[in-house]
Amino acid sequence: MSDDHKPSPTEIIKEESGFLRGEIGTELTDGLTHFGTTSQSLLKFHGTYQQFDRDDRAAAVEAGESKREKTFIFMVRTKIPGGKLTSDQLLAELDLCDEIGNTTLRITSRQGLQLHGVVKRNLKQAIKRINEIQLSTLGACGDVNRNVMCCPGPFKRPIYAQTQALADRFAAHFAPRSRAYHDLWLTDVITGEKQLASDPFEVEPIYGAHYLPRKFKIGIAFPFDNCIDVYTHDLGLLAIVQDEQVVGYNVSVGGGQGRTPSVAKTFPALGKRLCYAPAEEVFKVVESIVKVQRDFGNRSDRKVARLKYLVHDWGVEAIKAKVEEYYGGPLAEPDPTDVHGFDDHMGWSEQGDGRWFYGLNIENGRIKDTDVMQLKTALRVICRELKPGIRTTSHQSMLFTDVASENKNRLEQILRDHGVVLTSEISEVRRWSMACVAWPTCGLSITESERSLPGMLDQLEVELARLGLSREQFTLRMTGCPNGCARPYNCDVGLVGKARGKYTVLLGGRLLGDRMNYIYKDMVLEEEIVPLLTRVFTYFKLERLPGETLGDFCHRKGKDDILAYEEKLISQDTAPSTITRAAS
Ligand code: SRM
Ligand code: SF4
Repeated sequence: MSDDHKPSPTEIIKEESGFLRGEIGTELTDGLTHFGTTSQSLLKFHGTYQQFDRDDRAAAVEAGESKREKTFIFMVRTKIPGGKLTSDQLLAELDLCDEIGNTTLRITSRQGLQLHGVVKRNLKQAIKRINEIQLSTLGACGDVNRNVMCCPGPFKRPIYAQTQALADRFAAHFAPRSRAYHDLWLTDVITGEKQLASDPFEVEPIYGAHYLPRKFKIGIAFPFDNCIDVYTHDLGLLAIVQDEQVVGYNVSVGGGQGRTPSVAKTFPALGKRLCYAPAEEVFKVVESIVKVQRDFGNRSDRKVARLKYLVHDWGVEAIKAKVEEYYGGPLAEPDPTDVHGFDDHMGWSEQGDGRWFYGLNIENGRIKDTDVMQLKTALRVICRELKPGIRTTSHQSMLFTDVASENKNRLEQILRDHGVVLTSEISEVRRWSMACVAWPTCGLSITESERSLPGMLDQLEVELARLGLSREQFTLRMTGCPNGCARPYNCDVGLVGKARGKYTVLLGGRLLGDRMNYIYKDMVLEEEIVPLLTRVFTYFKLERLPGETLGDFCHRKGKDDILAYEEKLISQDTAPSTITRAAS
C-alpha cells in the first residue's frame, strides 16, 4: 500500500480502541490532570475535548514559567436534536456550569450546549448528570454524525412536528452503539475491558470499527425558513411541503465550512443538490449517503476527509450513482423548490395554539451573570416560575415556548429586572451577528472572536447610525480561525482570524445562506476592520439599488469595484490617515 493510502493515525486509534474505550477508563482514575493523546482522540466521541486555559498559559510564558503544567480543562458538549429541551433540563445544565464548570453555559452554533472549564476529576460527574436529565454527550464530537439540526420554531403545525421527529430519529439511529459510553460514564464500576467482535458491524451496525472518516453533519430546513443554514451541512434536507404535510425532501450533499489556508486543496463549500426523496424513503436515502461516505471518504488525510471532498472529487452524478447502488434503486431529480426565506425567530410569535414563544437574542450564545446583566439568574427565574419549553437556535440564541398570553409581560419583566436587553431593543447588526468561542478555550484559535465581536459591534452601531443604516439586516459572523465554526463563509460579512490580531474580511454572501462570500481583504488588523466596513457601508448607501441588501450589493459590485471605491475614499481623506492599508 502506498503512503497515500496509509490510514491516518486516528484510524488506527479507532480500530484499536475496542469501540471507543481505549485506555480512557484507566486514565480517568490515574490521578493526573489530563489524558494521553490516544484517549484525547477517543474522548471526542464521548462528547468532550481536553483543552487548556490559553490565557493562563500565555501568562505563564510571559512570566518565564513555560515549564509550569498547563491548566487542563474540559469542554463538555451536549447534543440536542433541533435544540429542544425542557426548563428542568436547562436548569440542570445551569447548575452544572456553576458547580463544576466555569460558571458559564454556551449555546453553540449547532443548537447544542457546552460546559467549559470542567476539570478531569469532575468529568465523569458532568457526563453522568447530563445523562440523568435525559440528554447526552455521546457523538457530540468525533468522527460520527453530530447534533442534528432542524428549525426550532415551536409552531403547532404538522410540518414542524414531522421535521423534529425526523431529527430525533436520525440522532438516535446514528449515535454510536458501543457499550463504552455507558460503562465509562454511567456506571460506578469502570471495566477496562475493550469490547471485542469478530464482526464489528454487530457492535456498530452503521459505522463498524472505524466509524466515519471525519465528522458528519445533518440539517433539516424549510424553503421558507433556512434558519439552520441547510447548505452548510454534509447532508442537508430541504422539506417539500404540500397541504401542511412534508411530502419529501430535497437532499443536498457536501456542504462544509472549514478550510486550512496552508493546505490549498481544502475549501469551504455549499452543499450540492443531489436528489428528491419522498418522506417515507428519506431515512433510507440518508443512511445510504452516510454509508457511501463511510466506505469512500478519505481515511488517510483528515484534512480532506469530509464528504465535500468526495463530492468534489467524484462529482454529484457519480455520488448519486453510488448512493443509488447502496439505496437499491434510482433517485429522483431534486424538486425545483429552493430556499427563499430565513427567520431567526426572535421576539414574540403566536404558536398556533393560542400560546406564544419569545426569542431572546443571547450575544454569542454565552449565558452568564455580569455586574450589568444577570442573564443566567434571569433564565433560572423564568424556568422555575413559568416553566416554558426551551429551544436553542442555530444563531446561538434561545426561544421560550408555550407561554400563556397572561405570562408574556411577566417574562419580559423578569428579563428587564435582571438587566437583560430585550430582542426589540438590540441593534439589527448585533441581532444578526455571531462569533465562535475561540480564546481562551479553543485550542485552534489564532485570534479572538467571542471576546472581540461585542466591542466591534459597539463601534459598528455608531457608524451604521451615522449613515442611517441602522435598520439594515445583514449577517456578520466572526471566527478565531479558518475552521468556520460560526459559518462565516456564506454570510453577508465574514471575519475570519488568520494571524495574530489579523483577520480575513469576506463579503457578498447573504442571509439566505445559499451563496458563498468572497475574500475581500486578507490580513486586516483587528482595529482596521470597523473603518474598512464603514467605507463599504458608505459605498452601499450611495450606490445600492432600491431594496438591495448589503450582501447582494457586495456580490453585484465585486471585490475590485469595492476596493477601488475604498481607495478613493482613503485618498480623499485630507486628514493624515491613521489607516494602514491591508494587503489585498
Ligand atoms: Fe467547530 C473544531 C467549537 C460548530 C467547523 N469547533 C472545533 C473545536 C472543537 C476545536 C478543536 O477541534 O479543538 C472548537 C471547540 C472550542 C471551544 O472551546 O468550545 C469548536 N464548533 C464549535 C462551536 C462551539 C462554535 C460556537 O461558537 O458555537 C460549535 C459547536 C457545534 C455543536 O454543538 O456541535 C461549532 N464547527 C462548527 C461549525 C458550524 C456548524 O456545524 O454548523 C463548523 C463549520 C461547518 C463544518 O463542519 O464544516 C465547524 N470545528 C469546525 C472545524 C473544521 C472542520 C473541517 O472540516 O474543516 C474544526 C476543526 C476540525 O474538525 O479539525 C472544528
Ligand atoms: Fe476554535 Fe476556529 Fe472553531 Fe473558532 S472557528 S471555535 S477558533 S476551531
